Formats: sequence, structure tokens, C-alpha cells
Amino acid sequence: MPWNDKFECMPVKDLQKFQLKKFKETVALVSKKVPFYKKKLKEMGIKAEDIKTLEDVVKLPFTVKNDLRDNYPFGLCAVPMKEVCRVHASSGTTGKPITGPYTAEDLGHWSECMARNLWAAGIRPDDIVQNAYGHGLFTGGLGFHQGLSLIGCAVVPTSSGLTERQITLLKDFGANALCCTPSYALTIAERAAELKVDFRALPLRVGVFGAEPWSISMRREIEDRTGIKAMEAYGLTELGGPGVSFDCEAQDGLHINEDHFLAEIVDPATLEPLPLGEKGELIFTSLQRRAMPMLRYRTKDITRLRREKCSCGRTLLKMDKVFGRTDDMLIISGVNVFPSQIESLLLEVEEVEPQYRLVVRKKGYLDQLIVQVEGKNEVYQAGAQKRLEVAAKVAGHIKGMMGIGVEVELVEPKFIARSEGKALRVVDERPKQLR
Ligand code: DLL
Repeated sequence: MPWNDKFECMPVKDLQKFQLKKFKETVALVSKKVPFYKKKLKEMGIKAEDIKTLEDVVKLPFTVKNDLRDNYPFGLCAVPMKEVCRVHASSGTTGKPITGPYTAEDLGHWSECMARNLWAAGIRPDDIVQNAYGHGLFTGGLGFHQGLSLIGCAVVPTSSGLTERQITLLKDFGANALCCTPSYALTIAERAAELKVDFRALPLRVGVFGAEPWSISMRREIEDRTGIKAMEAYGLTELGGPGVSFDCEAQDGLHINEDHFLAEIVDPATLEPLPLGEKGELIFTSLQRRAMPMLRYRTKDITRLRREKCSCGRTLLKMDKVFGRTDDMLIISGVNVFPSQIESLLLEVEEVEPQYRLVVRKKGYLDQLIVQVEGKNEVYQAGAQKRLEVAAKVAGHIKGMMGIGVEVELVEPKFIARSEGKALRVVDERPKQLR
């Protein structure tokens, strides 16, 4: 049974009726209260009353990260500051941070969306849950905290980092669930193995992982190493953090909380809407956010949408596991390459660890991809000849499966910095003007 079967299992027609009502309210709100949208809608000749169907969403302007930066910190707020009761932010890698303000009502909706996510992962009130997402401006820690508290679990808010202490507390408190990024789960599992702590002997049953792209092969690898079930959470600061979509026991795509988010897929190059089932950039319009509603936010995440009957009984639209971000896509020998594709191939080679980094350099006019991957200890210690053989094997596998030539460096164990949050997978060493 889902957390909220009224909304999670609602007949699609009724759900869409509900969405339309909230969609109209959102457009009316921003066209009155947010000068940025007011101006855009006026320039495009669109009035709130022109919104008659959900399909009318395509008439609306897109919103991009830079719009949030340009209106930093609270320019896109639709309510006076006295109604704002929390502000999160995401630093990103460049430029000003972007902010995520919430009203009390927004926080309530967020808790509800997170409770659905965690409940679908099998978390129940009698569980002890260690929450190792960063607590603070990042939406992961507090978002999970709220959902877990709504369910009524015993929450252990460790935040991220201090890996040995994470392991001690997992053992001492007997947590049944762990929440963190997938790369941090791997870091914790690796350290536990070094400390001779048997993960499989712990009462830990499930992990709820997200906040970064991770392939299905990585999910399997984490499950193999830890013996726990790896479930997923997806979301972004601009849409209020985690709780946008989540996977269910079928693990066949992530259900979108459609009563809160209207999803579309567009071609990232032309911005033309694409039909269900086609891969493209994921776009969201918020339906119930009050402090900072978003029209057609371009996530840069690449996925597909599917409307199909799920064996779990939920009617909510599904999105595929995120394939990658448009800004992480590399073009190597004319082929589009996403880090997750390389990740999957690396995990198929038994001599290497699931720890890697992709370095992009310029060689003449061409982009060159260097795959740095850690050899397993016994492989690395077997000498230079063996290392070359394994590097050639990895390069051959990538060439065979993707048709691209890459240079593979088999690096020593622990060469790649371990992640405590979002892993750094791509290091772009090309001169800025040549990217
Ligand atoms: O990462 C919110 C979050 C916290 C989600 C905890 C899940 C768990 P941001 O820091 O704003 O917010 O980063 C958002 O992270 O556009 C995706 O590119 C990526 N991302 C988030 N979840 C997933 C996921 C949080 N499950 C950006 N799979 C998004 C793939 C994900 N990518």
C-alpha cells in the first residue's frame, strides 16, 4: 500500500483534472506576483486565462538556472518574506548560488513527497534510519529528515562525512536504512570492509540513494557489496529538493509526484516538446509551490517519460533512471558520451574497482578522453605488465561497445578521491574557450 493512495493511485483522468486546477493557479500566481514571469508572459502575449488545458504548458516560457542566478537571492519569490520560513541553496560549481525558499505550506508538501518516496522504499515507523546526506543548505539532509519524521522513524541525522563514525553508529544503533548519495554508500561500504565490519551481518536492509547520476550497474554493484536493497530518490533544489520522483518495489523507473510537478520532455537542442517514450531533457512546472513557483524549469537531466500500469499499483507517470546531464555530455570522436555509459562498461571489467574519473583534454583539434580507473589491489600489485594489459582490456571494451578510442590509465587503489556527497566524475582540462 502506498503512503498516500489517494494521490499515488488516482485514476489518471482525475489526477490530470487536479493538475490542471493547480497549474492554472500557479500561472495566475506568478503572472501577478513575480515580476520576472509577469514581464515574460506579457512579452509573449500570454494571459493566465489562456491556460485551458495541461497541453497549454508549451505556450509558456522556459526557466533556466541563470534566471535564478540573475534574480538572486529572492527575486523569483511569489510571497512576501514574512511568509518564507526556510531557505535552502545549491552552490553549483560556478557563479552565484541558487536559492530555494519555502513557505510553511511548501515544507508540508515537501515532507509529504519525501514520505511517499521513503515509504515506497519500504521504510516504516519502527525503522531506525541513518541519514547521511549533508545537512544544511543542501536539500538532501533536511528533506529526508522531514519525510522520515512524518513517517515516524527513529532518525539518526549523522549528515555526511566522518565515515568511520558512520560505520560505528550503523553498528551501535542498528539502523535498518541508510540514506546518502550512491557514491558515499560505496565509500562507506569500502571503509567498512577495510575495518572488517561485515555489512551483511548488520540489520541494515535498504538504502535510499540519489542526488547524482548512477547507472543500473552501479546500483547492482552497491547491492552486491552491501547486501542491502538500493532504492532511489530524485529531485533538485529549484523544485524544492528531493521528493520529485522515486522508485517503487518494481524498480522500473521513478514515479513522479504528479500532483506537485508537471513533467515534459523536450529536445535539448531545439526545445521542441517530445512525445512520451522519447529521450530528451526533463522539464518541470511546479503545481503547488508557493514561495518560488517554477514554470517549465529546464533540469538538464536526460531521461524518458512513460505512462504505463505499474505492478505496484501507482498510476503516477514514470521517468527512466536519469541517463546523464546535458552539461556532462562529452563529444568524443563525434560520439555523444555520458559518464554513466562509461561507468556501466567499467563495472563489467572484473579487474577494476568502481572508482573512476574522466579527464577531458585537447589534443590538436580533437577532444581526448582519459579514463582513470583504479585497479583492484592484487591486479595493481601484479606489476607494470599486468596494469598495461588490464588498461588495454578496458580500452578495448569501451571501443567495442561504444566505438570510441579512449586512453585508459589504470591508477593505484585509493588514487581517486572518495566521495562523501556528490562524486566528481568529469575533470575538464580543455581551455575554457575551446569547450
Ligand atoms: O541533489 C536533491 C536531492 C537530494 C536529490 C537528495 C536526491 C537525494 P541539487 O543539488 O540541486 O539537488 O542537484 C540536482 O542532481 O538535476 C540531477 O542532475 C542530479 N540528481 C538528483 N537526484 C538524482 C538521481 C539534489 N536520483 C541535480 N539520479 C539534478 C540522477 C540525480 N541524478
